[in-house]
Amino acid sequence: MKVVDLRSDTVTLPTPAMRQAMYEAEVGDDVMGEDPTINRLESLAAEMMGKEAALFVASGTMGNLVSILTHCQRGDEVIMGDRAHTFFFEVGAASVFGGLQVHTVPNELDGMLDPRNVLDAIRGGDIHFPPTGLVCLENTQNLCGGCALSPEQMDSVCLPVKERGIPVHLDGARIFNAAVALDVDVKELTSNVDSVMLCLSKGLCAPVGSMVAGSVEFVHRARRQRKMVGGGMRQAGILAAAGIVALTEMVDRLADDHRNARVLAEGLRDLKGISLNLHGVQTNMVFFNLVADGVTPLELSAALQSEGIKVGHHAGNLFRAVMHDGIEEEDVQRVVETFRRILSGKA
Ligand code: TLP
Repeated sequence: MKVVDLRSDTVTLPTPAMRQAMYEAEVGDDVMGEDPTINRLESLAAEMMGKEAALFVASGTMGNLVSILTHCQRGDEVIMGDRAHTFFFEVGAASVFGGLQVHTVPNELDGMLDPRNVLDAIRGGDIHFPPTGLVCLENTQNLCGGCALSPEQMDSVCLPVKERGIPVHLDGARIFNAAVALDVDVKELTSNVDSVMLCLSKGLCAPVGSMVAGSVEFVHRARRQRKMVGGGMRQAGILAAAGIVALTEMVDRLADDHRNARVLAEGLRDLKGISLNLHGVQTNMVFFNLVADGVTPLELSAALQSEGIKVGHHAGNLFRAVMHDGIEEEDVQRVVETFRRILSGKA
């Protein structure tokens, strides 16, 4: 039985082309700037993001941390959404390592931050206040259903914030999902942020790695922060080789994941016992609530698992299913039918 693992797009495996590229990768000491494959990946990522330079890091969490540490001074405040991955899922790293205070503003249903709330959260010069060092955005917004923010939405926050002299960092772990869903060049989503982190190891299938892109001066300083958190990785061109394949060959196929997410959402929405907002399904994620009386979330997860289906169970009755490479439409149909069977008579 094929296991259909929808817990995350982080479960994707490197493609045969990636394994080949890794095998053949030319490598050197990257801390000395001498790994040709990493240098190639960094130039490629910078060019794709419309930035001057980029830096290869071990993970999305490291990329966000390195970016935040580079923008901020100890004691600064960082403004971000109350559903931001950086707030929820990064172990409080900005506070622990940066001595920074996080100031959350509410994420709207689609992940948007109301620009007025962000501007109101920026501190004045009163000596009681911590200085505002940074605003963080996220696109797609994981905990808001994987919704994609349009270039206009991004700019409506970025431009007034920058006018106030505050830099903007974008957690673009899935920025290519946003670009594909909106059918825009990814640069339109990054043009007004000062730094962007993007992940190679989610829907793009690389085994390891993320990129941080920004100005030459920013990336120069970020390199020092990366070294400080232990991210100077020597002959990591062997990983960067897969990253190059991720950026050059794997972006367009994200549209298949988005189509499959839609199919799953439409199938689940019709089932008694499931509550799902179809409008919120814009990229590769499907969030839904279990509202059946006769089955608990744990029982549902166990029943699915015994049928070879894994979905993510978040807090309470909330579940997440994420589409990715290797998940075909027939798998999605099987998932819907399995849910139907398990829930029948339980609603
Ligand atoms: N997200 C993971 C888990 O951490 C929840 C997932 O399965 O979705 N930014 C965003 C928006 C992310 O979704 C993630 C990973 C990260 C940053 C962190 O990336 P990694 O896992 O590479 O540190």
